[in-house]
Amino acid sequence: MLYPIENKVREVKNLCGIWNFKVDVENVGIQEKWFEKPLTDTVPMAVPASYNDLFTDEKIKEHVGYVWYETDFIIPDSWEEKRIVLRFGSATHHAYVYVDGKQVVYHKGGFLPFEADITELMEKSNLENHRLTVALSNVLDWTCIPCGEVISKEGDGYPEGFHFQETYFDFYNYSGIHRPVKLYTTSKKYIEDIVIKTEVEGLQSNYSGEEMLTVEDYKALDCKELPTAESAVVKIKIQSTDTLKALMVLDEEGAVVAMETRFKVSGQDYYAEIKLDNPTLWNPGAAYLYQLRVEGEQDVYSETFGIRTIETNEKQFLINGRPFYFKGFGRHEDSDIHGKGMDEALNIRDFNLLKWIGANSFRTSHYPYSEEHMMLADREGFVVIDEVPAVGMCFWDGQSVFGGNRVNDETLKHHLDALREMYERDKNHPSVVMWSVANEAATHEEGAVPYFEKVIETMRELDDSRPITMVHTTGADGDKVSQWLDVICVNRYYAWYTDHSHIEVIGLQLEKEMRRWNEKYQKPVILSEYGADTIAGYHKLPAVAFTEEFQCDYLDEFHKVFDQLDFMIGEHVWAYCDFQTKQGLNRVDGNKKGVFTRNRQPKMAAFRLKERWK
Ligand code: BDP
Repeated sequence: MLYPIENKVREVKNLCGIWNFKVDVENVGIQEKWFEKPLTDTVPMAVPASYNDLFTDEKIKEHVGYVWYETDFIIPDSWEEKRIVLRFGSATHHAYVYVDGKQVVYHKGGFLPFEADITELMEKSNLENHRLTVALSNVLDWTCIPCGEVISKEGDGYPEGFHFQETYFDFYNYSGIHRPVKLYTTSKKYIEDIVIKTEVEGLQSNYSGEEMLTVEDYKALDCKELPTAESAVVKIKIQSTDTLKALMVLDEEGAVVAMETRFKVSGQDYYAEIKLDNPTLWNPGAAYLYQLRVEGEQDVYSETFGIRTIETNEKQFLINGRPFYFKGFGRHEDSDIHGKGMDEALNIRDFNLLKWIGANSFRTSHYPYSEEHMMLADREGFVVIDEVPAVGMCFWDGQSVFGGNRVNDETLKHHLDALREMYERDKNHPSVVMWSVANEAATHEEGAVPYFEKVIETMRELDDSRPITMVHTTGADGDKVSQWLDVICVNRYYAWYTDHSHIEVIGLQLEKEMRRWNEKYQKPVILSEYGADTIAGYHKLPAVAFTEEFQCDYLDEFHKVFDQLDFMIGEHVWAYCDFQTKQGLNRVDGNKKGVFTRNRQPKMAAFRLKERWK
């Protein structure tokens, strides 16, 4: 799915701003057809934003079910000959969208874009002002990813109608129109999709392949000259109802470095290959972005891409032929007031902090981040593990998730849809080097085997050019699905959730387990989460759990082990920042494992990591 852009053919109208908002207290709006008329008794609402933290009323914050959004828009006369599309960057989690009282799209899944072609509707309408209404539900059940359940309790001790949204993941179920809403135009015949894959020849990576990779070797590699290539082949597939005329590759200065006017055509699919001599590669920390300009008879579109290779073997993850060590974080889209609402200023602050601390990568735990975020990652040279919102598929008390009436065929269908949508959105981002198909699923259960075989096979069919991982909580001996993965990602909280505060156990337990993973699967391993809750400003000597000193000591124990294991290819600390969760006995106003506060200021561990990573 292409991002909406402006050019000489296409226009974009941003619909963000203040909309009308109403909570559907009894969840009756759809039956009562509220969409047919302007909403009554509304309050102002910001788009994009989560609505939860904008009010003082707990009933709104914790409402389970529908809320309604409404705005209006005008179609300029100059759009008369255009195709008009209404597009949502995301709406969490189920959105029914109506224009002038007619449903134009329904979308399930809170973290990926969707759109509706409203050309015909606009052509038939003689209204000047159009009403856009959205009925949005935040309900999560077992057919959804992330998974959840609405719990109702009755009888002694419970007030009538007592119910709440239960979630099985550790972040607050923020809801709302979280990402930009736009109208965009194309010509009537238009370029629908572009897939760009690159191959390189004559790769010079300054790496002999014989070095034993200790942490010092990785640092030495980082200091060598960047990898280069003699040539690259850009393989292009375009879906278009318009007849294509030419393709051009432009470099960062905007100069045309290659052009092609011949295509192989099959129906609406166009294929071409363009050769580039001495291309500048997209390297981690040294991004280089090309534009592919597609010109049709009517439409034009420019897509950004980068040239880089990815390979894995039993001990390494190679980018442009050079072993890459992941330094960075698991993160969340989360901030005060905005919740999960996209915030460009916050995005910039985040990338500046990541650069300051010496991180080179992150995982979009536990859902794909905004498109605007991914574009920054491309441009700033960050390496991204892109994760689908499959989280909450494990119970720690032994109850089964895959063996009973929880995860079901509909869950699998939605999971596969989300993989497809994530791929379609993010396939051309050079920053995306690996797909993560789930976080912490119960992969020790028999029922997880056919489920994840299908999930991983689908991801592989969608994209055979990137490695696939899945982030584990299950141990190496119990896990039953990693034979299909390329890289093993493991989350571990030794001395925190087990043997709490005894950091002296970390070394032994971690080393033993990491070796076991590598022995069993012969694949490289990333510790994709490790960390300790830490209250900013809480200090004690000797250190005790929750102090800033303890967080530093805790991370150090993990690092000693990583530095001795040559199949360990990365460390992603949990978490980048403190973030909001549901209320719980072990959550004092959220998860405090951040190396930065929720307000994006450093704790002591940030300086410790900076020293290590730089
Ligand atoms: C892991 C989850 C992550 C949690 C973290 C924690 O992947 O979402 O926030 O643990 O407990 O299980 O802090």
